[in-house]
Amino acid sequence: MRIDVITIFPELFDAPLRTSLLGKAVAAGRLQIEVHDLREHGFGKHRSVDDEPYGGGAGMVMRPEPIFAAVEEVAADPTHVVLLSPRGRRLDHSVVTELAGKEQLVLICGRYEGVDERVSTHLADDEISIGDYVMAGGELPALVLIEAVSRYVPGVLGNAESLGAESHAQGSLEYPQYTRPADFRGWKVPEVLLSGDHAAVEDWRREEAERATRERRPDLL
Ligand code: JCZ
Repeated sequence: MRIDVITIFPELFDAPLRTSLLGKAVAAGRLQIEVHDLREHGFGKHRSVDDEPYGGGAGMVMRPEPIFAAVEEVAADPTHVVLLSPRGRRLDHSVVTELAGKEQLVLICGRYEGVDERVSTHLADDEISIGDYVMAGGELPALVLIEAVSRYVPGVLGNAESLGAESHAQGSLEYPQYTRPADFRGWKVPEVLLSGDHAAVEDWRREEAERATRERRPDLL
């Protein structure tokens, strides 16, 4: 998979894309991620990419021309152009796996008060929100999307079986996990996990996952 990111803050992507499993996949070429500076398509000496909103109001809006030019320069065939926005469809497990099946993603990161509506209506194939809260721009939402999606790109996580077993893939929450010590400040690890009885452990985990889902996220059931 190839992911192209359009942003006025390319440096925000440096550390996250060099770190951990994602960084390894990028370094190994299992995942190609290119971050592009939108200002290369900006206007004038200051490479301006924003202007005042028609109709008045506070703040600035991103102009369409630099965004169209940046996307048209990198778009392959086929591509899937995504605008990160609080008005998009909510990112969840099913959207993540859907996006993981694309050959190319082009992620448009806005800033300021938002992006000219013609980007949504005439350029983007998809508009995605990472949750019902407002960020200062689309860069961190894009990183959330990239990290979630890249785990489902073959060869990136390195453990294909563990993905299908994950909680949200199963429509439930995860069972509780423990490691050493068996007794920490008097808080003991559940006896069944120390028993060596694999069937009993499996039963306990299924029950605890169901209980957590019922108590914390009944909407998932
Ligand atoms: C551009 N503010 C792009 C997306 N889920 C979510 N929350 N906030 C955003 C977002 C906020 C933005 C821009 C300016 C995305």
